[in-house]
Amino acid sequence: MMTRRKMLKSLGAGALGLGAAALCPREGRAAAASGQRLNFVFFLIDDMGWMDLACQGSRFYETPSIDRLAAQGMRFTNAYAACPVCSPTRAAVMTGRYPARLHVTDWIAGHVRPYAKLRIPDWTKFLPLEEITIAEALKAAGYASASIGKWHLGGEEYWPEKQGFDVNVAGTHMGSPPTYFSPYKIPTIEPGPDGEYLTDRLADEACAFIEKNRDRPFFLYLPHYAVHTPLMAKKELAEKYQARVRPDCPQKNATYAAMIQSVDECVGKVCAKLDALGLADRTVVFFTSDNGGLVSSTSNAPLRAGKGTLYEGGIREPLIVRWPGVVRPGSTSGEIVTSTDYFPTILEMAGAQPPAGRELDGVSIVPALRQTGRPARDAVYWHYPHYHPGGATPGGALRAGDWKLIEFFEDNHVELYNLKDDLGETKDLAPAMPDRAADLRRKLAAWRERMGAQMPAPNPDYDPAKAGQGAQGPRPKAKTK
Ligand SMILES: [Ca+2]
Repeated sequence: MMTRRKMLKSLGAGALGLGAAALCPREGRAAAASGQRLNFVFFLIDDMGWMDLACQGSRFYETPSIDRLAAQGMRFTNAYAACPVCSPTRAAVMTGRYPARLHVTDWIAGHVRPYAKLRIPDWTKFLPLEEITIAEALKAAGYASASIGKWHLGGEEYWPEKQGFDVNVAGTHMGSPPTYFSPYKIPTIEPGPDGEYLTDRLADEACAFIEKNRDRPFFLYLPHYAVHTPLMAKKELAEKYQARVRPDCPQKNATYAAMIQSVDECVGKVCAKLDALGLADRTVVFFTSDNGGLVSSTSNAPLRAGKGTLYEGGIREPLIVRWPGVVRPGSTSGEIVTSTDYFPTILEMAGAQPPAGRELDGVSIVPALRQTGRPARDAVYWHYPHYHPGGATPGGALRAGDWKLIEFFEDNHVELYNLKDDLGETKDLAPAMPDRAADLRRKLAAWRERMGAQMPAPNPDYDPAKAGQGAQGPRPKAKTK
């Protein structure tokens, strides 16, 4: 079989429909003609919950730089991650395709429960090289690219430099850093001075990449390891928040608060670098997260539950997009957005077409950013045929307008919520509205069929007494140093 890299090489950019001026939308042509093509900085924070920013309503965390980004851009109130755990959302960001279609449906290496009621499917524990990543699509359009931070999409043969990125700093198979303080024990980042803090270091690496590529269009993917466990923060920051813990505030972990502040400082540094180099006006900045907040670290209230579940706390995310000269400063949007949408959105902004012959699940949110139209779709979907230590059982979900349906595969029951009236998912309307629930269940099943989604099966080893026993799956092989 031809490898994807060879295929890209043999087809060339033109055959993929990328980068050719004739295929550029109007703005892309204008930008290309003036030599002022847009740059992209994409902050993907790990495990950041919906209420983890001051501009989202937190009364505990302080995020002045991210709040400023929101004041200069658009803040989305109905943005989602494509999965309630790490790796599948990352795969969706990279490809514009649903985790269900990719069969990358759990965090790598996942969670195994040998005696559970259902046996989980044989899912894919890496992002296949045959997929076309956003970095590959933009490379064909003349972009330099870097992945600076957590990758978590397979073993060494699937790392960012194998998936189209020119630069990989700190990306490996790892889903969390062994430590946030240097020496990091991550093979793709050289240790800094003893005690250097990883979030600060990634900010410096990002600024260096921007400086080096100031004269050409670039895509900077900045997937922070923060604010994932292990919770480790700079001492002086943690002490500051410890003094501010209040009994009436559900967010009260000072170390976690300090980790958020360090992320905020990184956003501030990167924005200051863009300003200093005169690049801010032609750089689009995205800020979002890969799954909901972990309930042992933070509170997602008023949302229900957190990371690992299909309730809103597991999947609803902060999303800010700053696009100078186009997005109205300080605006908000209630449009429903999910992780698959960034791929087509960024390609449209870059004046490039999506790869020819490749079905994308995302839609461009450019009309929402311009406030000229709405994304062209009627629902967004989730497929999580897995158990999660946080308590989740295999299931799926969809959101269509104000309605949300969650299907639980162990017993096939569904829950129906109206998110406009009941953001906290407290009142299951399925018993009272069986026709609506049945319609949405059919819609979800039809989508799974279109995706070729993998389903769990009855487990012949099912033992109710031992069903809760579980362990992490086998880790991808990789060198360490
Ligand atoms: Ca995560």
